[in-house]
Amino acid sequence: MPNFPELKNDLFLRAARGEVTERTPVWMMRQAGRYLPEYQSVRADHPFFEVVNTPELASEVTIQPIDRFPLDAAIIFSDILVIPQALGLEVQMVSGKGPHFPSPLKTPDALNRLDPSVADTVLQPVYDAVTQTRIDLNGRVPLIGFAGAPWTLMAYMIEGGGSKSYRNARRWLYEHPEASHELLDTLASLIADYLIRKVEAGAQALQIFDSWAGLLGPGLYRTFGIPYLESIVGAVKDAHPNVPFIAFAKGAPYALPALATAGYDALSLDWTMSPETVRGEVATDIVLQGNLDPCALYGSPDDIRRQVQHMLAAFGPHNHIANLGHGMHPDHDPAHAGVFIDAVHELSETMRAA
Ligand code: 1CP
Repeated sequence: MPNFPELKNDLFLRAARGEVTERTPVWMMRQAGRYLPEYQSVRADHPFFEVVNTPELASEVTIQPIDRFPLDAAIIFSDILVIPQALGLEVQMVSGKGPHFPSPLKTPDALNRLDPSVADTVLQPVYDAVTQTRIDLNGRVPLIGFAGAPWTLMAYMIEGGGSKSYRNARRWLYEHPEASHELLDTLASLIADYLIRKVEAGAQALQIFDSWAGLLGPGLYRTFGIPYLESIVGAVKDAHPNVPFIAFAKGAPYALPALATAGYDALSLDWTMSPETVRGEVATDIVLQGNLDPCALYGSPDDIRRQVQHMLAAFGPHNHIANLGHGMHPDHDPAHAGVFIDAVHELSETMRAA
């Protein structure tokens, strides 16, 4: 591992490890991205995957929100879909629409097209981007590495892009359960290896995004979600036991009990989940992350402060990392993101003093 600059703000890492902190740390999912004019101006000259795969550009857009706001963590600019690319699938980013796979996996025979031998070549620029960003951050805040969860990636690989119900992908789970397990298993081992290598490249914490966990329901999630999230955290913790690892299973409260015992350090809640209920029913003292409704940022600054006050009261002063319940939207006003971040800082300090 290279010799990186000393970390000046370790609030996020201490909170993620369950230590008592002087205020609540805050970062935002999708904090680097389209709502920032400085991001749009980089994208005007460079296609999406060029930004991802050019360490200087990835570092620049990762640090843009850190320059603008007093955030407590950076998340490496990349995408969950680099993993399907690393298995040899083509992924295009269509502007205004999102990801598109020209040849998605239609039937189980298509699994033969997956070619993990290209993974190292495809993913090396991401590792280089992590190292470059960690150097450029100069210890201001810790750097989070991330991956998509196996089920969420499977959903895109079969559907071929974004979808409301991921009907084709869910159909596979019933129609081709063995092939589904084969695909999920291939993804889980690649993801574990990828996250381990991101840590070795400089990531100081990890998050796994199961954005479409909520489409499965408890039964299918137990079979096709949980075992793979368990195997990933097991492999990553064997290699790097002290690197905080956060799990985000959006829309899936039924995932939380198993994730709490699987070895994840923190659970990220979406805005439909109640922290009091999770603390009462799942785990009293696990670190929780979240969970302001991203749409709350469309409200007035006074409303945002009120909502933050409620959020902080609901989570309590310790074992909490403030965040949104999902990512920033492209039409969010950056000034309102600033109000959210400042409110977490100010109100969480006041609450501790009280
Ligand atoms: O034109 C553009 O600039 C593309 C917009 C964009 C951006 C800024 C995409 C396409 N990806 C990203 C960056 C990204 N994606 C980050 C950057 C780091 C940060 O958070 O600041 C991260 C963590 C992701 C992860 C990601 N990509 C997820 C999981 C998180 C979530 O939002 O649930 C998912 C589901 C994706 C797929 C994806 N990539 C891009 C889009 C628009 C989408 C979602 C499409 C859909 O709704 O299906």
